[in-house]
Amino acid sequence: MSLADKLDTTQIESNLAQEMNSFMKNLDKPNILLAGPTGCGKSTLCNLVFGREICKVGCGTPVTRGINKITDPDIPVTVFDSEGYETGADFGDGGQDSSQNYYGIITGFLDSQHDAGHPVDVVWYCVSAPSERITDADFKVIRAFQDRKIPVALILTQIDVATEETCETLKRISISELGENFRENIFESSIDYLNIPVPAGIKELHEWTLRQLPESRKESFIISCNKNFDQKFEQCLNYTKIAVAAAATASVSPVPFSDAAIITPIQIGLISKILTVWNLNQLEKLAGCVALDTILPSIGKSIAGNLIKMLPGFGSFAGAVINAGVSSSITYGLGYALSKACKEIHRHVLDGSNIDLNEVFNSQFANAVFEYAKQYKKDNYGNK
Ligand SMILES: Nc1nc2c(ncn2[C@@H]2O[C@H](COP(=O)(O)OP(=O)(O)OP(=O)(O)O)[C@@H](O)[C@H]2O)c(=O)[nH]1
Ligand SMILES: [Mg+2]
Repeated sequence: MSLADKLDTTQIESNLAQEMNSFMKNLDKPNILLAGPTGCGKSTLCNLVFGREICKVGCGTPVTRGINKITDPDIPVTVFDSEGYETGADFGDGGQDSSQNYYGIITGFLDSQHDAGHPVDVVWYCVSAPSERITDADFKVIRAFQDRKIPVALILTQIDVATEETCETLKRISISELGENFRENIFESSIDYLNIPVPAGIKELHEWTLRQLPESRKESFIISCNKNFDQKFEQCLNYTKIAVAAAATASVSPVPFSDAAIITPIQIGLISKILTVWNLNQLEKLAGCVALDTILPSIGKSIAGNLIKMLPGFGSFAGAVINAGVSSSITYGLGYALSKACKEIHRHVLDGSNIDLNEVFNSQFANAVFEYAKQYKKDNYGNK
């Protein structure tokens, strides 16, 4: 019986599932506040940025009057949705101007979050472009964020039903109120759930938000946003780079070849992170058909089984030891090939088109791992 046949992939699968759970649980979540008048398109904008329905009508738990907290165990971000205000209407305090109450609610919330050690990281302030209205009340609330050094983006929503001229006017007024530097904080959005890639304004807002977030929370935002393929891929390459370095260090003293040495905890960690970045831990929810349990065995078997079959042809592997060069090259090949495969699966899932996971993770996948690994070894270790 060959080593590949003997390999117990059940252990790999259960380690993978465990790693994914703990990775997801330990992520540092950004706090994002949605603000702006009632009905201006806040929930829609939020769904557009995350590429899925995170804000449903009436969802969320009230944290304080007028603010609802939206969380989802599969999306590592906390969104605070403010109920907005209607100019001239009563917001519940005996006839006071509703925008005045809104200002009080927002500033009270910001300060209590700050005092509790969970400050708001970023605000998305929405204004409906076709309403042709941005008022002093809006600027007063926006300044409250600026005074507290909280990055705020102004989003002109529903631009598909507004004229270009209206959008330009709203921008001009905002810049004259908030200063020339504010120009780069203004974005445009319109409804378009199925569009891949995402509309330009949403992509810009996404990139802007990522730049504003504390370093430790960027990763969670990348995982949360469904359609930012480039960022996700780049994040996977970062994970791969770190894992490659760790694998090289761990194998400074060559170890005898065994299945345990092929799929090390470093690689299990890398695989879990890549699968999570591409939301493959939620396949059944996104696609309505495929579950993670169906993909882990395929990945486990493909990676472990096929790699083992191929390794004898892998350079200095002939000596039956895994040294730093072999170990880091395999890790690189694995990270790169898996990131590419996941990107493809993710695209199909979003398209709603069928993809056979067994076909993705067949021997061709292992071949790709092997080819990338070989190239990496040649580039970095020569023939050693
Ligand atoms: N045409 C068009 N309609 C939009 C767009 N964005 C939102 N809408 C519509 O505007 C209405 C309000 O959108 P929401 O996203 O619920 O607005 P909201 O600010 O969350 O509303 P409240 O939570 O009630 O304050 C809905 O009927 C949306 O379908 C858009 O870009 N274009
Ligand atoms: Mg809403």
